[in-house]
Amino acid sequence: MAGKQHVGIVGAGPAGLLLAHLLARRGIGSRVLERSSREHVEGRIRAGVLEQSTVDALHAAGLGERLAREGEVHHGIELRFGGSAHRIDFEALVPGHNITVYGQREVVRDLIAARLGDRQAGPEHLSFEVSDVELAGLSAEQPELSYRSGGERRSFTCDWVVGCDGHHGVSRHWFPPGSSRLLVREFPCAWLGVLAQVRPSTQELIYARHERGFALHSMRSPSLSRFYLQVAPDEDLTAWSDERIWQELRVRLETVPGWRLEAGPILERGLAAMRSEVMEPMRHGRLVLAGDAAHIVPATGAKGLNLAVADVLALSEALADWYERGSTELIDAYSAACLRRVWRVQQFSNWMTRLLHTFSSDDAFERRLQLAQLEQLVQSRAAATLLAENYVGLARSGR
Ligand code: RFL
Ligand code: PHB
Repeated sequence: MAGKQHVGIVGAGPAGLLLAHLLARRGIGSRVLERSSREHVEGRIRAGVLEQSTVDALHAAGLGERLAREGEVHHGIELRFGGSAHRIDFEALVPGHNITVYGQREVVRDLIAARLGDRQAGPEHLSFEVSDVELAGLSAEQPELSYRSGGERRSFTCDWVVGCDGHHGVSRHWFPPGSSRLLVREFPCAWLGVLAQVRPSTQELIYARHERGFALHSMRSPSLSRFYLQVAPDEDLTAWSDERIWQELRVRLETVPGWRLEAGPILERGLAAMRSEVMEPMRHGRLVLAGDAAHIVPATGAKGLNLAVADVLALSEALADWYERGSTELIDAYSAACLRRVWRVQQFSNWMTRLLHTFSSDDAFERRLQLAQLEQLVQSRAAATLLAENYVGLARSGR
């Protein structure tokens, strides 16, 4: 089937789905091509922390109903190190600003329900289980996306192609040689992530620095807890029995007198690399990148999903301006504006990762410096305010 859509979007993660939704609200048609099945996309766990600006954007887009009911607003986080716990109090440090704990899985489910419920959207505006997506005619005004679905090869032309296919996607490889560069930093560790059916042992997230490695206690609901353990980048997950996971979590988290970690059945586990990537620029002609396709940040700062949302907010405005006024001003400014925000967030996420993880290459001197910095953070209001501003997303909201 050949046909014309305004915007072709590759990938139905939060970036692709939200972009399609925002464009539809401006009367702009799009078509989303997703490699995986709907069940797979709706089942991925991933992020849990939404900045206020992300929550506001979801509400403004008419996606806030379940989020308002089930999202948990948090007014602080805890830093644990050296045998004691220290609260970073958002109310005191950045009054009126907070974060909401609401899983990316729920955001994606809300988005898919909204897209599939959109009766104005054209047929096949959201296709799962497509393969071999290819782009042709990038230098032309009407690039063409082709793909395989149900054993058939199909194609359509569009005004714009947006790569929202994450950092393992194809779209970043469509940039002509020399038109963009990828900057990468890898950390010598990964996170073992665990979803457990147990009441969280804490009301707020706990970020723990421990000699054996970083640990994070997060949550999804009153009966679901989320944990992360710093492990080796090539860690063998089969070597981690449930018992070993709980044992390691206890060692790294039960460092404060009287605090106990409650254990329960482990429902899911996975390994996530800790790395930074940035594609510069994020646009070439009619091809634009958004979200993880353009940049990834180490998860310590809880920023990836928030950055993806910020990208597509800007992009939907830019495309609407192009369609409604014929102006290229915003789309021409898109990449540079996003990259300014991305580098701020890269800096914060890298700093937070370095602050809380321990690496075998660290000598005693490095470890003392790390602890000194943590102590300064909890003793100096100025230092704690900087962390709080970045964590809630305030430091860059003025742009
Ligand atoms: P996604 O979510 O990776 O979606 C990309 C989609 O594209 C599809 N795809 C293709 N489709 C068609 N053809 C192809 N060739 C394709 N190749 C790929 C994929 O199947 C997928 O559906 O990217 P998007 O939309 O940019 O969203 C980004 C976020 O998912 C990501 O930044 C966050 O999950 C990062 N992240 C966190 N972000 C936060 O803001 N707060 C957090 O607390 C947080 N915690 C995390 C995280 C990421 C983690 N992992 C697993 C890396 C915790 C972890 C452990
Ligand atoms: C999560 O709940 O998945 C989560 C929370 C905070 C982070 C990263 C992940 O920094």
